[in-house]
Amino acid sequence: MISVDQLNQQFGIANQITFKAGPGDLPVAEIANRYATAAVSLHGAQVIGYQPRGQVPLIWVSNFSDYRQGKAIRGGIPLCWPWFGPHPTDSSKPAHGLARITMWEVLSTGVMAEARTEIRFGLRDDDASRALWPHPFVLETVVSVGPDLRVELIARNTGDQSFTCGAALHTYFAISDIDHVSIHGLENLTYIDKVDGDQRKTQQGPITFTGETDRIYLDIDDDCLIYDPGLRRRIRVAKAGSRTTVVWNPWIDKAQHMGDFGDDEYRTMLCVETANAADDLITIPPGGEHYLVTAISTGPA
Ligand code: TA6
Repeated sequence: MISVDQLNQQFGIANQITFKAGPGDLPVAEIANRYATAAVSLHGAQVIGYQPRGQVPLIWVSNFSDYRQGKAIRGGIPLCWPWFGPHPTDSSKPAHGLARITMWEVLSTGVMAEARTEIRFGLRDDDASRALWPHPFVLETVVSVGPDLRVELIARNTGDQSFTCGAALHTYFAISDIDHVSIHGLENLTYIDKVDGDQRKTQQGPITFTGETDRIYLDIDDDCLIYDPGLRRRIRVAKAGSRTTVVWNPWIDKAQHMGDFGDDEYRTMLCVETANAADDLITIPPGGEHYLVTAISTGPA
Protein backbone atom coordinates (compact mmCIF):
# COMPACT_ATOMS: atom_id res chain seq x y z
CA MET A 1 0.00 0.00 0.00
CA ILE A 2 1.29 3.47 -0.90
CA SER A 3 2.75 5.39 2.05
CA VAL A 4 1.43 8.66 3.42
CA ASP A 5 4.69 10.34 2.36
CA GLN A 6 4.26 9.09 -1.20
CA LEU A 7 0.62 10.25 -1.19
CA ASN A 8 1.69 13.73 -0.10
CA GLN A 9 4.43 13.84 -2.73
CA GLN A 10 2.11 12.73 -5.53
CA PHE A 11 -1.22 14.25 -4.54
CA GLY A 12 -0.76 16.72 -1.69
CA ILE A 13 -1.72 20.36 -2.32
CA ALA A 14 -0.21 22.95 0.01
CA ASN A 15 -2.78 24.33 2.45
CA GLN A 16 -5.56 22.29 0.79
CA ILE A 17 -4.92 18.56 0.86
CA THR A 18 -2.66 16.68 3.26
CA PHE A 19 -2.52 12.92 3.75
CA LYS A 20 -2.07 11.54 7.25
CA ALA A 21 -2.29 8.24 9.06
CA GLY A 22 -5.77 8.33 10.58
CA PRO A 23 -7.34 6.18 13.28
CA GLY A 24 -6.32 2.55 12.94
CA ASP A 25 -3.42 3.82 10.80
CA LEU A 26 -5.79 4.00 7.83
CA PRO A 27 -4.63 6.79 5.50
CA VAL A 28 -6.86 9.87 5.44
CA ALA A 29 -6.92 12.87 3.11
CA GLU A 30 -7.47 16.04 5.11
CA ILE A 31 -9.00 18.88 3.10
CA ALA A 32 -9.17 22.54 4.10
CA ASN A 33 -10.28 25.51 2.01
CA ARG A 34 -12.26 28.71 2.31
CA TYR A 35 -15.53 26.77 2.49
CA ALA A 36 -14.93 23.94 4.92
CA THR A 37 -12.68 21.30 6.34
CA ALA A 38 -13.21 17.65 5.45
CA ALA A 39 -11.58 14.26 5.84
CA VAL A 40 -11.79 11.25 3.52
CA SER A 41 -10.48 7.81 4.44
CA LEU A 42 -8.85 5.83 1.65
CA HIS A 43 -10.56 2.87 3.29
CA GLY A 44 -13.83 2.84 1.43
CA ALA A 45 -13.07 6.27 -0.11
CA GLN A 46 -15.32 7.33 2.74
CA VAL A 47 -15.94 10.88 3.84
CA ILE A 48 -15.43 10.77 7.63
CA GLY A 49 -15.57 14.47 8.37
CA TYR A 50 -17.14 17.60 6.98
CA GLN A 51 -17.47 20.96 8.75
CA PRO A 52 -18.50 24.08 6.84
CA ARG A 53 -16.64 27.15 8.09
CA GLY A 54 -18.47 28.81 10.97
CA GLN A 55 -20.64 25.76 11.68
CA VAL A 56 -20.50 22.68 13.89
CA PRO A 57 -19.71 19.46 11.96
CA LEU A 58 -22.38 18.40 9.46
CA ILE A 59 -21.30 14.78 9.12
CA TRP A 60 -21.52 12.38 12.08
CA VAL A 61 -19.07 9.60 12.96
CA SER A 62 -19.47 7.27 15.92
CA ASN A 63 -17.04 7.61 18.81
CA PHE A 64 -17.04 3.80 18.88
CA SER A 65 -16.26 3.16 15.24
CA ASP A 66 -13.77 0.45 14.29
CA TYR A 67 -10.99 1.60 11.99
CA ARG A 68 -9.60 -1.59 10.49
CA GLN A 69 -9.40 -2.93 6.99
CA GLY A 70 -12.44 -4.93 5.96
CA LYS A 71 -14.75 -3.32 8.55
CA ALA A 72 -17.09 -0.48 7.63
CA ILE A 73 -16.37 2.79 9.42
CA ARG A 74 -19.50 3.75 11.39
CA GLY A 75 -20.55 7.15 10.15
CA GLY A 76 -19.52 9.60 7.47
CA ILE A 77 -20.65 8.70 3.94
CA PRO A 78 -20.18 4.95 3.41
CA LEU A 79 -20.30 3.90 -0.24
CA CYS A 80 -22.70 0.99 -0.57
CA TRP A 81 -22.11 -0.92 -3.85
CA PRO A 82 -22.92 -3.22 -5.72
CA TRP A 83 -25.82 -4.03 -3.41
CA PHE A 84 -27.74 -2.11 -0.76
CA GLY A 85 -28.49 -3.78 2.57
CA PRO A 86 -28.01 -7.53 3.02
CA HIS A 87 -26.87 -9.48 -0.06
CA PRO A 88 -30.07 -10.52 -1.87
CA THR A 89 -29.32 -14.27 -1.77
CA ASP A 90 -26.21 -14.92 0.37
CA SER A 91 -26.25 -13.63 3.96
CA SER A 92 -22.59 -14.63 4.37
CA LYS A 93 -21.61 -11.73 2.08
CA PRO A 94 -20.96 -8.31 3.61
CA ALA A 95 -23.95 -6.03 4.08
CA HIS A 96 -23.98 -3.08 1.67
CA GLY A 97 -21.45 -4.67 -0.67
CA LEU A 98 -17.68 -4.47 -1.05
CA ALA A 99 -16.88 -0.82 -1.86
CA ARG A 100 -16.94 0.52 1.71
CA ILE A 101 -14.73 -2.26 3.13
CA THR A 102 -11.95 -2.04 0.53
CA MET A 103 -8.91 0.24 0.25
CA TRP A 104 -9.23 2.59 -2.72
CA GLU A 105 -6.39 4.30 -4.57
CA VAL A 106 -6.04 8.03 -5.07
CA LEU A 107 -6.28 8.91 -8.76
CA SER A 108 -6.00 12.69 -8.67
CA THR A 109 -6.41 15.83 -6.63
CA GLY A 110 -7.01 19.40 -7.73
CA VAL A 111 -8.50 22.83 -7.14
CA MET A 112 -11.39 23.27 -9.55
CA ALA A 113 -13.93 25.92 -10.53
CA GLU A 114 -15.40 27.92 -7.63
CA ALA A 115 -12.18 27.07 -5.74
CA ARG A 116 -13.61 23.63 -5.00
CA THR A 117 -11.05 21.18 -3.65
CA GLU A 118 -11.45 17.79 -5.29
CA ILE A 119 -10.04 14.33 -4.77
CA ARG A 120 -10.75 11.34 -7.03
CA PHE A 121 -10.43 7.71 -5.93
CA GLY A 122 -10.52 4.50 -7.96
CA LEU A 123 -11.33 0.85 -7.35
CA ARG A 124 -11.45 -2.01 -9.83
CA ASP A 125 -12.40 -5.64 -9.67
CA ASP A 126 -9.89 -8.21 -8.42
CA ASP A 127 -9.93 -11.80 -7.17
CA ALA A 128 -11.37 -10.69 -3.81
CA SER A 129 -14.21 -8.74 -5.41
CA ARG A 130 -14.94 -11.50 -7.91
CA ALA A 131 -15.34 -13.94 -5.01
CA LEU A 132 -18.17 -11.69 -3.79
CA TRP A 133 -19.57 -10.46 -7.10
CA PRO A 134 -18.72 -12.03 -10.47
CA HIS A 135 -18.61 -8.93 -12.67
CA PRO A 136 -15.67 -6.83 -13.91
CA PHE A 137 -16.06 -3.17 -12.97
CA VAL A 138 -14.28 0.13 -12.43
CA LEU A 139 -15.51 2.48 -9.71
CA GLU A 140 -14.50 6.08 -9.24
CA THR A 141 -15.50 8.34 -6.39
CA VAL A 142 -15.11 12.10 -6.54
CA VAL A 143 -15.27 14.14 -3.32
CA SER A 144 -15.61 17.86 -4.00
CA VAL A 145 -15.53 20.44 -1.19
CA GLY A 146 -16.95 23.80 -2.20
CA PRO A 147 -20.10 25.81 -1.43
CA ASP A 148 -21.55 22.34 -0.87
CA LEU A 149 -20.12 18.85 -0.33
CA ARG A 150 -20.54 16.76 -3.46
CA VAL A 151 -19.83 13.05 -3.62
CA GLU A 152 -20.08 11.20 -6.93
CA LEU A 153 -19.94 7.44 -7.33
CA ILE A 154 -19.28 6.44 -10.95
CA ALA A 155 -19.74 2.75 -11.77
CA ARG A 156 -18.46 1.41 -15.10
CA ASN A 157 -19.21 -2.01 -16.55
CA THR A 158 -15.93 -3.20 -18.07
CA GLY A 159 -17.22 -6.68 -18.80
CA ASP A 160 -19.18 -8.16 -21.71
CA GLN A 161 -22.39 -8.85 -19.75
CA SER A 162 -24.91 -6.39 -18.35
CA PHE A 163 -25.12 -6.26 -14.58
CA THR A 164 -27.75 -4.97 -12.17
CA CYS A 165 -26.65 -3.27 -8.97
CA GLY A 166 -27.94 -1.38 -5.97
CA ALA A 167 -26.04 1.50 -4.41
CA ALA A 168 -26.19 4.17 -1.73
CA LEU A 169 -24.25 7.19 -0.55
CA HIS A 170 -25.16 6.30 3.02
CA THR A 171 -24.76 9.70 4.67
CA TYR A 172 -24.79 10.07 8.46
CA PHE A 173 -25.76 13.62 9.44
CA ALA A 174 -24.94 15.26 12.76
CA ILE A 175 -28.09 16.71 14.34
CA SER A 176 -29.00 18.43 17.60
CA ASP A 177 -31.50 15.84 18.84
CA ILE A 178 -33.58 13.21 17.04
CA ASP A 179 -36.66 14.37 18.97
CA HIS A 180 -36.44 17.83 17.39
CA VAL A 181 -35.66 17.26 13.72
CA SER A 182 -37.94 16.63 10.75
CA ILE A 183 -37.46 15.71 7.11
CA HIS A 184 -39.40 17.54 4.40
CA GLY A 185 -39.72 16.68 0.72
CA LEU A 186 -40.75 13.03 0.94
CA GLU A 187 -44.43 13.68 1.58
CA ASN A 188 -47.00 11.48 -0.20
CA LEU A 189 -44.31 9.06 -1.44
CA THR A 190 -44.49 5.29 -1.16
CA TYR A 191 -41.93 3.81 1.21
CA ILE A 192 -40.96 0.32 2.33
CA ASP A 193 -41.12 0.22 6.11
CA LYS A 194 -38.24 -2.04 7.19
CA VAL A 195 -39.38 -2.00 10.82
CA ASP A 196 -42.93 -3.10 9.99
CA GLY A 197 -42.63 -6.21 7.86
CA ASP A 198 -41.44 -4.37 4.74
CA GLN A 199 -44.98 -3.07 4.30
CA ARG A 200 -45.45 -0.41 1.63
CA LYS A 201 -46.94 2.76 3.06
CA THR A 202 -47.52 6.37 2.03
CA GLN A 203 -45.69 9.19 3.81
CA GLN A 204 -48.10 11.51 5.54
CA GLY A 205 -46.55 14.93 6.09
CA PRO A 206 -42.94 15.60 7.18
CA ILE A 207 -41.01 12.72 8.80
CA THR A 208 -40.53 12.97 12.58
CA PHE A 209 -38.96 10.38 14.87
CA THR A 210 -40.42 8.50 17.84
CA GLY A 211 -38.69 5.14 17.46
CA GLU A 212 -36.47 3.00 15.21
CA THR A 213 -36.98 4.27 11.68
CA ASP A 214 -35.76 2.45 8.58
CA ARG A 215 -37.59 3.46 5.41
CA ILE A 216 -36.84 3.13 1.70
CA TYR A 217 -38.63 5.91 -0.19
CA LEU A 218 -39.20 4.90 -3.79
CA ASP A 219 -39.29 6.67 -7.13
CA ILE A 220 -38.00 10.00 -5.84
CA ASP A 221 -35.31 12.07 -7.54
CA ASP A 222 -35.94 15.37 -5.73
CA ASP A 223 -34.00 17.00 -2.92
CA CYS A 224 -35.12 16.65 0.66
CA LEU A 225 -34.50 18.90 3.65
CA ILE A 226 -33.59 18.09 7.25
CA TYR A 227 -34.90 20.80 9.56
CA ASP A 228 -32.82 21.04 12.73
CA PRO A 229 -34.12 23.92 14.88
CA GLY A 230 -31.81 22.84 17.71
CA LEU A 231 -28.80 23.80 15.59
CA ARG A 232 -30.80 26.49 13.80
CA ARG A 233 -29.95 24.97 10.46
CA ARG A 234 -31.56 23.29 7.51
CA ILE A 235 -29.62 20.65 5.59
CA ARG A 236 -30.40 20.19 1.90
CA VAL A 237 -29.74 16.75 0.43
CA ALA A 238 -29.72 17.16 -3.35
CA LYS A 239 -29.04 14.25 -5.68
CA ALA A 240 -28.69 12.97 -9.22
CA GLY A 241 -28.79 9.46 -10.64
CA SER A 242 -30.86 8.27 -7.66
CA ARG A 243 -34.47 7.10 -7.52
CA THR A 244 -34.44 6.07 -3.84
CA THR A 245 -34.00 7.98 -0.59
CA VAL A 246 -33.39 5.95 2.59
CA VAL A 247 -34.07 7.31 6.08
CA TRP A 248 -32.60 5.53 9.10
CA ASN A 249 -32.29 6.02 12.82
CA PRO A 250 -31.54 2.89 14.87
CA TRP A 251 -33.07 4.24 18.09
CA ILE A 252 -32.30 2.80 21.50
CA ASP A 253 -32.41 -0.98 21.18
CA LYS A 254 -30.50 -1.29 17.91
CA ALA A 255 -27.93 1.27 19.07
CA GLN A 256 -27.32 -0.80 22.21
CA HIS A 257 -26.78 -3.91 20.09
CA MET A 258 -24.22 -2.40 17.70
CA GLY A 259 -20.66 -2.66 19.01
CA ASP A 260 -19.48 0.31 16.96
CA PHE A 261 -22.31 2.60 18.05
CA GLY A 262 -22.69 4.29 21.45
CA ASP A 263 -25.86 3.47 23.36
CA ASP A 264 -27.10 7.06 23.25
CA GLU A 265 -25.47 8.15 19.98
CA TYR A 266 -28.75 7.59 18.13
CA ARG A 267 -29.93 10.90 19.56
CA THR A 268 -27.48 13.02 17.56
CA MET A 269 -27.36 11.27 14.21
CA LEU A 270 -29.70 10.71 11.28
CA CYS A 271 -29.09 8.90 7.99
CA VAL A 272 -30.60 10.34 4.81
CA GLU A 273 -29.18 8.25 1.99
CA THR A 274 -28.97 8.93 -1.74
CA ALA A 275 -29.57 5.49 -3.18
CA ASN A 276 -30.91 3.08 -5.77
CA ALA A 277 -32.47 0.14 -3.94
CA ALA A 278 -35.50 -2.19 -3.90
CA ASP A 279 -37.58 -1.38 -7.01
CA ASP A 280 -35.01 1.16 -8.21
CA LEU A 281 -31.96 -1.02 -9.02
CA ILE A 282 -29.73 0.05 -11.91
CA THR A 283 -28.73 -2.13 -14.90
CA ILE A 284 -25.47 -1.11 -16.61
CA PRO A 285 -24.76 -2.58 -20.08
CA PRO A 286 -21.27 -3.62 -21.20
CA GLY A 287 -19.17 -0.47 -21.58
CA GLY A 288 -21.85 1.59 -19.84
CA GLU A 289 -21.55 3.70 -16.70
CA HIS A 290 -23.81 5.15 -14.02
CA TYR A 291 -23.36 8.32 -11.95
CA LEU A 292 -24.80 8.56 -8.43
CA VAL A 293 -24.39 12.01 -6.90
CA THR A 294 -25.27 13.61 -3.58
CA ALA A 295 -24.78 17.30 -2.83
CA ILE A 296 -25.10 18.44 0.78
CA SER A 297 -25.51 22.07 1.81
CA THR A 298 -26.88 24.04 4.74
CA GLY A 299 -28.87 27.18 5.31
CA PRO A 300 -30.59 28.87 8.23
CA ALA A 301 -33.58 26.90 9.53
O1 TA6 B 1 -29.62 2.31 5.42
C1 TA6 B 1 -30.29 1.70 6.48
C2 TA6 B 1 -29.67 0.35 6.75
O2 TA6 B 1 -29.87 -0.52 5.65
C3 TA6 B 1 -30.27 -0.20 8.04
O3 TA6 B 1 -31.12 -1.29 7.80
C4 TA6 B 1 -29.03 -0.57 8.88
O4 TA6 B 1 -28.65 -1.90 8.61
C5 TA6 B 1 -28.03 0.46 8.35
O5 TA6 B 1 -28.25 0.47 6.94
C6 TA6 B 1 -26.59 0.24 8.74
O6 TA6 B 1 -26.10 -0.91 8.12
P1 TA6 B 1 -24.60 -1.39 8.55
O7 TA6 B 1 -24.34 -2.60 7.72
O8 TA6 B 1 -23.68 -0.26 8.25
O9 TA6 B 1 -24.68 -1.64 10.04
